[in-house]
Amino acid sequence: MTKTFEKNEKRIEQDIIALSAIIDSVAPGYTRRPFTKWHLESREWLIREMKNCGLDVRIDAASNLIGKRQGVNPELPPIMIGSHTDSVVGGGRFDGIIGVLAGIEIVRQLNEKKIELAHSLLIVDFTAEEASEFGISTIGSRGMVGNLTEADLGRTNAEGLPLRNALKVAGGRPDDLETEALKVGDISLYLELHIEQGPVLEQTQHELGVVTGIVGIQRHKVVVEGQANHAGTTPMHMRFDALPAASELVLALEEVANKTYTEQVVGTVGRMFVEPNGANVIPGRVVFDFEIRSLDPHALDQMVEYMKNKIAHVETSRKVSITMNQLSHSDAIIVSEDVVQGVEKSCQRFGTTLRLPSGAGHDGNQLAKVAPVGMIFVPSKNGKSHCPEEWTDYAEVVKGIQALGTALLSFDKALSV
Ligand code: HGY
Ligand code: MN
Ligand code: MN
Repeated sequence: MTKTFEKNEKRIEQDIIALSAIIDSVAPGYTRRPFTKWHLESREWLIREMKNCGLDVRIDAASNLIGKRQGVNPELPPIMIGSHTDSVVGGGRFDGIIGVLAGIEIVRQLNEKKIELAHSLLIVDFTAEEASEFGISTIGSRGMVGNLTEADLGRTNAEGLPLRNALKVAGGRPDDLETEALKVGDISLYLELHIEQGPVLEQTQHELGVVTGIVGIQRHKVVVEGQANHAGTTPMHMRFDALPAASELVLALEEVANKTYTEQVVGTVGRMFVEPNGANVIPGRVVFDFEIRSLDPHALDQMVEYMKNKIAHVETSRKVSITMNQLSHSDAIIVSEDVVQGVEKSCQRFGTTLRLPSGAGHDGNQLAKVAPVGMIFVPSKNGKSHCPEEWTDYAEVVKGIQALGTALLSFDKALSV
């Protein structure tokens, strides 16, 4: 039997269509938020598919779904392939999903070709990779590597549900997180196939991306306290309007993100709440989150310093009070040259290849704490993602799967000597 992976476009198309049907039909786009009945239902679908290809299936302490294929040499730490099937609100059909489905498809083909790996293989669907209602992302992979703190587990969502309890809803066992946490050496390598979620591969006409690094992300919460008052009877010079104060900070974030650093940086305000949010009421309070991203942690520190100084200035000039607190952070990772070369060699067999960093965060940011990480990108049509228009041709997904499977075979061999 040949040791190459087939172009099983039909099967992957059917998988993507089946999984895309398990969504919150009231929400926009293809929404499958973590800890919801739709995510639990999609887990049932994944468990069936994993069992159908002979994987031993379990839910770990952090509520991640893990399917194991036994290797010939049980002494070798397993190789892990994973991604996530939770989505943003109004998300698409490919972000995360193709990485989990790729793992299942690779196992199906290993079985069909009767290929035995030296390493055991773990196929993982990580819980809550996306920014969640608990103010933190990559929850499952943080839990898997011991990066969830007691404070994190005490975070609550809008309904007051602690994350600790939400993990239990998804089948996790928070009390076992510490004992089950992976340590360096517990897995040999983590590989992930993902859509690029940006325009680079399409614009430079490359079919496969070899990821060289994944940005670090910091998220901060800003609360601006002014004074609500009548919009008609309060003269302009007597106002303590929280919204123009917040707007100055939003523009300051854009300004500091447009400065030049050693690595690209981005800054975004994606969520803002104006209180009391009445057409004829001066906003007394504004709450917003902002996030900043870069491969260079020093650039992020410089941006935070700039925002702190701007806050002090706006507080004085507008006589409002402002607080800024860090919600979460993930460290940037640089992929090791030997992993980049191994992934690149496998990709070059299936298409034109480009090395590039990831502007999106991934579970690899967390897995890098315990193992080498490698990622392969496939193009995103018009560079769009986190929206229903998110699209990657099935033929392009298949190329990514073939490259990922080939990389798995080559690392399985290289890491077992
Ligand atoms: O937001 C991100 O970077 C990723 O899509 N979770
Ligand atoms: Mn995403
Ligand atoms: Mn993703």
